[in-house]
This record gives sequence, C-alpha cells and structure tokens, in this order.
Amino acid sequence: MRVLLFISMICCSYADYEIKTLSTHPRVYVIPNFLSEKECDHLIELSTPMLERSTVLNEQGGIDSIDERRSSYGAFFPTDLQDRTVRKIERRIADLTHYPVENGESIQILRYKKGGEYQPHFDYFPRSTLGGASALSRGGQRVATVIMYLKAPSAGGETIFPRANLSIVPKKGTALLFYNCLENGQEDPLSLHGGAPVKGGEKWIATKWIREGVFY
Ligand code: PD2
Ligand code: ZN
Repeated sequence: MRVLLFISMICCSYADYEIKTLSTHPRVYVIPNFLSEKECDHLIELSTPMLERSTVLNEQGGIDSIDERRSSYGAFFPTDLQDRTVRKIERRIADLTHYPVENGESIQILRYKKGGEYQPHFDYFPRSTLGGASALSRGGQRVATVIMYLKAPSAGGETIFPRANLSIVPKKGTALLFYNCLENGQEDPLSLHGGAPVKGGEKWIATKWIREGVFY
C-alpha cells in the first residue's frame, strides 16, 4: 500500500494544480504552478542550442517566412526527443485538456528579447487558403493552445486577448489554456490573441498546440 502511494506521488507530482477560469467566451483558463521552477529551467536549457528566428504560416502554401509580426526566436522539440521531463509535461497537458498526447504538436519554445512581440493572431488555421489546408491535413484544426511561462520579463510581454479585454501577466511556472474553437468545432473569432512587446528582460514560453485529431 505504501509502495503504491509512493509511486502515485511520483507520477502525479505537479498534477495537483488549480484551474482558474478567466473567461468562458472565449474559453480561457490559467493554471498557477503547472510547471516547477526546475522544469522551466530544464526546458530553457534543452532548447537554447536549437533556437532560430520564428516564422509565420505562409497562407499561399509556400515556405513559412520571417515576419515582423512575430519577432521571437523559437524551436520545436524533435518528435523523437527522449527526455523524461518533456514526456511528463506532455502527459500532464493531456490530463489537463482531456486530449490524448497523440493530438499534440511537439512543444515549441519561444524566447522574446526586449521589444519582441507576437501581434494578435489566431492559432487556428484558415480553411480557405492553401497554406491553411496543408496544415489542416496533418491532424485537423488546432482546437486548443497551452502556453507555459518559463521565464517572466521584468516588464511587458503580457498575453492579450483584445476582443475579450484580457491581459495575462507572465509568471514562471504558470500555464494558460485557451480554446481556439467552440465546443461545436467551429473556429472562435473571440480567441484572437497576441504577445505584447517585452519592455524589460526576456520572456520565455513553451507552447503546445493541440489538434482535433492525431497529429502527424
Ligand atoms: O507569447 C505569447 O504570449 C503568445 C501570444 C500569442 C504566444 C502565442 N500566441 C503562440 O505561441 O501562439
Ligand atoms: Zn498564438
């Protein structure tokens, strides 16, 4: 019995979080202490050698391009990455969202320096463009997004939802969960969101985009 309790304590470490509802239209939730400080530092360390200038989706179906609307540096963890911490976090996200691990794109790490921002956009793919259709063919729509704050800037860098009048101040270890689609699967225009310019220090986040089906 004691052994079982010990095992469940290890498996569920940091699964004991509180989910706070910030908005129901759009659906936005904040989860303090979703990651431990050690996990945040580990993700930063692991991704640092992989970072490259971020790109945005080319809606015509060509190559994604560097764009001033998104002035961060980022990296997707390779799908075959063997890292216990990353696996544990992916399991935790699946428990939080009730979507299987297989529906998640691999975690993307983003680093914003002073002045870095991500102007308001939708995480869902546009159905009417070639680029959107090609992205949709790999597991369907991005129904939900989980942003985990790994390092908070000293000023600025809030995640904003301009149509819902919401502004979330980054805090190390906190996660933000929001749905890009309504419960009926339709894209939600109220999910428009962005990363405000960083005014001091650096902001690091890990983003997990979750598809409606298995991502491949
Ligand atoms: O950095 C952010 O706060 C942010 C804002 C909007 C990140 C994303 N979108 C994203 O990674 O999609
Ligand atoms: Zn986004």
